[in-house]
Amino acid sequence: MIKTVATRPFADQKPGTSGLRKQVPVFQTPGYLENFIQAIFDSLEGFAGKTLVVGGDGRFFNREAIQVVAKIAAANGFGRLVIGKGGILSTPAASALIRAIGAFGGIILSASHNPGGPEGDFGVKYNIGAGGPAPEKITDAIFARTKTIDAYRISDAPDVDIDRLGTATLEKTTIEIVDPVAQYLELMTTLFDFGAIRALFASGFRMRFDAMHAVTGPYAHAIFEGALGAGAGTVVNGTPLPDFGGHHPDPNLTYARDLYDLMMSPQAPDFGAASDGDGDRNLIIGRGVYVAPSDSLAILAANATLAPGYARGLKGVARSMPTSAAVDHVAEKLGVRCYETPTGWKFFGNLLDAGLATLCGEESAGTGSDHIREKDGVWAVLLWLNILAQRRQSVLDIAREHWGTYGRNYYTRHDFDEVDLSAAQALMTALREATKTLPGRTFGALTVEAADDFAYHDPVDGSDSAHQGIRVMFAGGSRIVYRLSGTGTVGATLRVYIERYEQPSGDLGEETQAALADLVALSRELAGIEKRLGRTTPSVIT
Ligand code: VG1
Ligand code: CO
Repeated sequence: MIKTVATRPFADQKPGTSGLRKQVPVFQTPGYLENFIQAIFDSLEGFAGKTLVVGGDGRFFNREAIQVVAKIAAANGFGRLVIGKGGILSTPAASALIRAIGAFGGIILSASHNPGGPEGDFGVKYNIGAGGPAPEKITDAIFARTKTIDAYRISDAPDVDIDRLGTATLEKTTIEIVDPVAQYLELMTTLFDFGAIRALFASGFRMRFDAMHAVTGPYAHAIFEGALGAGAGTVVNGTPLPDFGGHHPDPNLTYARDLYDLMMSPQAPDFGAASDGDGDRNLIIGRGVYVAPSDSLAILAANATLAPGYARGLKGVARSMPTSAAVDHVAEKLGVRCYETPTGWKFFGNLLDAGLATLCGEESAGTGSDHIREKDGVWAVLLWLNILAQRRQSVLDIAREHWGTYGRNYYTRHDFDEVDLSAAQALMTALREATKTLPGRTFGALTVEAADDFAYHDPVDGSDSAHQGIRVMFAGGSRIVYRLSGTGTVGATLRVYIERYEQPSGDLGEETQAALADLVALSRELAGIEKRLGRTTPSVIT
């Protein structure tokens, strides 16, 4: 039976950079998840009888939430729900599935790189029929609806069995439980030369993939060890755990430290990679060389035609504003446009739909292409493997050659986590003011050329997004960017992005933090980080 349950609005259901993320106990508050799901459906039109894809990254509360989503979706009149077995779908696999079956949209349950477990984080994101995260127009409508909602509709039928493949019904809705990996693997075989990668592994090439106890485990086992014949043991931490084994499933130099240490040791295999909670990020480390995500994007763009799916060339590239300009140099050489968008994958959707860009990326270890509408961790690893299979060079040699051709954008991000929210907002306000007076000022060897609060005008739908981060740009291509995270759940997180360009003829072999030392010091001073936030060192350096 379908029930209508009276409810009261929660004031804090504003979606951030990537959906609504809150601590698990908040999502467990009676009505909290229900309200948000109903508000999503109330903001959409024309889905009666249509298909909704549902899946998540397997974190704590995933299984309970899948049931709530299924029962509310059935009560609201969806014709069919396609759910990943066990409630599992990586974010890219969900995007691929939405597109492949022509679904109306999808609900992805994930807080991605945020920690999991009873005291960790949970999240909900709505993706549109094109497969990508809902654009701001929709997330704004959802937020508006959460403020007035007074009832939700829900089926009181018993729980759906999400652990058995096959078809069932819930009220009048068909429920289909599908293998989370099959369709995704199929799509990957259309993009990459699996034969060449298999030959690479057969020749003795060794890799380590760290799934961080998160959602990519089943994908990585099936694709790398299964389809591509990488040896057993290639994938580590390959079983998704509700609390990610107590770790932070964020593939960076802090949380994927074991992988980094291995890759810098004499026992290092040829190639190391890791992905995050929901499988949309990628960390790439060669033997003896960490490839910064912004560099990885540039190297992939420069070599993409080596993979069959991109052999016809790139229509354009896109990067989020804080991502380094490394890919801009590649785009220039290729004679294609490079678009600069605000942080968050939702801003790439229109460019990909309109055929303006083929590859996209973010400095936060997200890379992807027009094959789906999310960033895609396993895809990025496969593209690297395809390139390595063709070039038969080490990652280090490929990176060095790249810098020798295009120059090197030394790059780092310093995060100040869980700082006081109002102090962080005051810091940003002061910086915004300072953008008016900074241009022309000189700090040691650095002269400010321009400063602004980044605003984006979408060339496809004409929408505008303001206040996307403070940029301080220096003569010669150096840059400091400040923004507040839109995915954190406690206090605020200040992200400081620092970049310096070195010509191909310059010193390309410096240690990154040393190469950026003067800019790092200036970034602290300009924003008054110690004075305002009481922090002298960042929580995480990537
Ligand atoms: C962060 C990253 C951003 C990414 C977002 C979602 O956002 O900086 O580049 O798109 O996470 O990634 P923020 O607002 O905290 O800086 V994921 O893998 O957590 O879905
Ligand atoms: Co993610």
